[in-house]
Amino acid sequence: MNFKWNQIEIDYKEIGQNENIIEKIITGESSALIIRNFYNNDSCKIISKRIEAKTFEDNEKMKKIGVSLTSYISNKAEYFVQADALRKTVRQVFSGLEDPRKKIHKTLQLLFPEKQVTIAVENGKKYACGVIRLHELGDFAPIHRDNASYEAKGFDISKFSIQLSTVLYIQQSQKGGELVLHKKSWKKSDEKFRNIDFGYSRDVILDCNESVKIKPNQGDLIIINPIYYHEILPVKANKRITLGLFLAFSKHGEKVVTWS
Ligand SMILES: O=C(O)CCC(=O)C(=O)O
Repeated sequence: MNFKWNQIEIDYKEIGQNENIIEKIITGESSALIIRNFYNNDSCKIISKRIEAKTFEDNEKMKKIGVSLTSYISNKAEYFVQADALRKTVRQVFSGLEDPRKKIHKTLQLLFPEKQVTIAVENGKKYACGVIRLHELGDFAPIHRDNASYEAKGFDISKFSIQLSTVLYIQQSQKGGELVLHKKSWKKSDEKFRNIDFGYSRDVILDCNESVKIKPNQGDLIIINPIYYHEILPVKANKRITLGLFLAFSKHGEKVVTWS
């Protein structure tokens, strides 16, 4: 594998000073925008402690707090019920601290000054806002891509042509747990490589000749174009904790909507 796909790194303080960086992520010219020092490290530590104190079912495939639309693709009504039911639980994880989801929204507003950034709403129902994922020793995510336009056709957010993904690293694993981004975007004919449960067989990236392995620090935020295949390598030391939030928009539209 050729690890040469470039990434963009900026400090949080520089947000808004760099024009067109998002364009490079959309087009795949760059693999990821890494925003260093996005969220306070002490707050990350407090949140990590709160999450590590929670018990997760052993048989849960993905240990998470919050609602992910992917789990409700064919049950839209239940998605909105669960999104509302878990809003308080997610909020409580951040209680007494700056809510990182609000900071992500403020940052997106700086990156998209001409658009209005809000949590997606459909028929008066608010989408879920943020999912916290926990990866423990040995956990990983196989090669996959996220694409609401194809997977979530019944939801309004699927109508936007561009989808991006933000990930905040609340706790980084000391060993392993890197995010590998492959410079190959999904196309429908790739579905033949799809695994039964989740993700794709490695064959789907056989013709990909640029990748990058990144390991952002605690408190860093990244923005990626999730239509490009990506995977999380097995965690080999302490737990890895992230907060994920999607955003979507159309080139000439007035809105940027977010959801999880
Ligand atoms: O946790 C990460 O580094 C990436 C998250 C991811 O793979 C996803 O949101 O699809």
